[in-house]
Amino acid sequence: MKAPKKTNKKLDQLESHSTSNDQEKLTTNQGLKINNNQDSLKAGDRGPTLLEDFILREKITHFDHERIPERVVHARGSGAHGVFKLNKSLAKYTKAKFLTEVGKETPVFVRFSTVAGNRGSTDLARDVRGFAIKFYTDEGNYDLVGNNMPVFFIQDAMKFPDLVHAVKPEPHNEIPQAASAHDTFWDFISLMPESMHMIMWLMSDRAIPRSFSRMEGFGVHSFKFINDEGKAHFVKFHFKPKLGVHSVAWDEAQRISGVDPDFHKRDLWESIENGIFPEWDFGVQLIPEEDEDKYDFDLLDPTKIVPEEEVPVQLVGTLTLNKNPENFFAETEQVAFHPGHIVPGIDFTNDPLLQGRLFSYTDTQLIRLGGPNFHEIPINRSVNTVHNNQRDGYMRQQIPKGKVSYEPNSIGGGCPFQAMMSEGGFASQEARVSGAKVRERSRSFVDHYSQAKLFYNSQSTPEKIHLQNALIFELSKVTIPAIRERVVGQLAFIDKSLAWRVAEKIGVTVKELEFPNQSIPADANPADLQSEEREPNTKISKALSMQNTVKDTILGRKIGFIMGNGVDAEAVNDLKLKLEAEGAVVEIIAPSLAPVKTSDGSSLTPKHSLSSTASVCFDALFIGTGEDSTKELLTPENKPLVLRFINEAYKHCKAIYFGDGTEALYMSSNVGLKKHEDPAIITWENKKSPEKFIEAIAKHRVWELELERNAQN
Ligand code: HDD
Repeated sequence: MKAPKKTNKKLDQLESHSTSNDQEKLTTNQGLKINNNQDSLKAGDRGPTLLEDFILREKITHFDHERIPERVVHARGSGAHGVFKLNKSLAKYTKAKFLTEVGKETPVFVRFSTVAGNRGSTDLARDVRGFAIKFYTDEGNYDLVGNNMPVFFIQDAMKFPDLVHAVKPEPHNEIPQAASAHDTFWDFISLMPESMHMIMWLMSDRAIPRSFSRMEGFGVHSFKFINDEGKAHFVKFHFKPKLGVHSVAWDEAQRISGVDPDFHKRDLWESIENGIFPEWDFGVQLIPEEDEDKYDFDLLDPTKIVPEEEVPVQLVGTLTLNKNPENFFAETEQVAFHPGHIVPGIDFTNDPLLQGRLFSYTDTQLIRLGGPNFHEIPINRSVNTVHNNQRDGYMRQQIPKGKVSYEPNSIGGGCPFQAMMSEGGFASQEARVSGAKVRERSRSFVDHYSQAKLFYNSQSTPEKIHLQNALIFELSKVTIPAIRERVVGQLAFIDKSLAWRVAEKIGVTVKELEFPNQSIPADANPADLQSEEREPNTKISKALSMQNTVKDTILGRKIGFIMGNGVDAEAVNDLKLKLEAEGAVVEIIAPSLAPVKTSDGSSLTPKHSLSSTASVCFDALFIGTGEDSTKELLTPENKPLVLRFINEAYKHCKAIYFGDGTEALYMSSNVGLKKHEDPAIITWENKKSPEKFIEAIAKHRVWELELERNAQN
């Protein structure tokens, strides 16, 4: 399927800046046609190159200057164009036009990112993901610069450079790349109790998404909506993926980083090219301004969520990504987001993290994009024209007419005029501010553990185990024992069994005084670690567990069909059609890239060979039908590769379907050893196998069988 050509106001605007070399002659940057692009101008064919060679000089000079500084954080990114559609009016709460006119479609550009790694690092790092959206509204650009986690590490922007310095590679040896598993990060965290809620999110599988299209987006801060009457509501922004929230296992993440470090970028690109457009429901949590003090946390504290059980998320719009950029650098690299880009009807709160961000983003674009005219770069232009008296600066593109660049003026007829509020002029909310000038943290920001606990308690058992293991992995890389001890001390405030489990694996001795709950045996069943059983009053929020987001769809799922020559064409094609009809993507994997000869004499073209990909790149496997195919897959050369595919998929809790005649493979793999009920292993024995397979893929994984499946590996 090929995506239809999209167009909207923003794409039309970009089109006017686009060029194509199709059927054109090569030219210099001055438009001069070039006759020889192979050789420099020399004094004799073996002589020195002449300074006169302006064509060589231009080419090399441009090349020498073609890098700009990468973003200081969120350097690695992937972008896409799309559209935001409003399904329900928010006019009662905000006058922002793109949120009041039902059916209105606003062009957007979205950039996803990892935070810590360099531009060339892996997509699969354990990290927060940026989720930044530029809405090209008719009232100007509105940027929602959020993450895939609803809270942040710190409460005040004053600590941001410290946080980032701590997580980035250590300054003396530039190690490790794109990883938080090192001394300086955990040193900082161990001394910053306010980060513990975010640490729970970061150590959960949310930090290793299956794809961008399967992660949530959050505005993080409380913002304000202002309606026509000037009344304000606090608002939290949510994006809920239509495909559910899903992650890979840490073991997979590590392997994908080697096999396909562009895994997320590729998935986004290919989905859009295939017409499988990533989509999110857009939702808001709304709190009247007068209810500000009703909660046992501060709405201005970015380390807190508003639990959905307390304030439900109202779904009011849809975000769809439907077009890939034409050029990565021009669009994804040069796009410049800023939480301070707002439109009438939206305003800031006094969240001290947000307040600091309002300074940082323009400042960073000045160095990154080289001057104050970055708003004129095509991807950053608003769809309404810009009119003001700002002038000059590096790389000015606009040609403002006339001799007036000041205000007030009479020569230019007083233009451009200030806009009244009724004409869409922005005016900040009139809010009363009072207080002594202090460098202090509000006392309402001091509870650092309740919501960390809420998050941990809300996880399913497999999610809790993954979180424990993530902490064990990360802290095992910390070389200084005192740091490990301090982190365990912090964890004990969240959940003692969690602290106990981690401590045991990272060589921290647990003192009885700190851990009164010593009755947990060393070989405790994970189910025993459910703190809600031991602390029955502990709150739970269902929305916090990914396991509760499973949707009944296999749209965009990637299914690997492993097969050898002689495979049963009919069985393969039937299943392929069934899966594709449900929106899944089927890719054939064979011993080599040569076409596979099927039982009926036709041939199938593999996309991968057994050695060029791995099962971690697929959501499910089908082992092709027929004894001849099985025989080829079991040759001494192929067998280890095929078994690795099957055993890894099995270990990672994926659905596997063994077609007719594959029993020998089934028995040679770890699957054949299974001694438990496993709804995601489908075999030739079941008449409804294709349907069962589809059902199992839709569930994402059987995480609950992870321990049992792994016991056999
Ligand atoms: Fe930030 C980039 C998200 C706190 C300073 N940030 C950046 C991007 C995202 C976020 C998604 C990448 C945008 C893109 O794709 O170009 N940042 C957040 C969130 C935060 C947050 C959700 C907390 C709620 N950031 C934060 C603070 C500061 C910054 C407190 C500084 C005081 N962020 C920056 C920056 C970056 C940036 C240095 C780097 C590149 C850029 O802005 O354009 O200015």
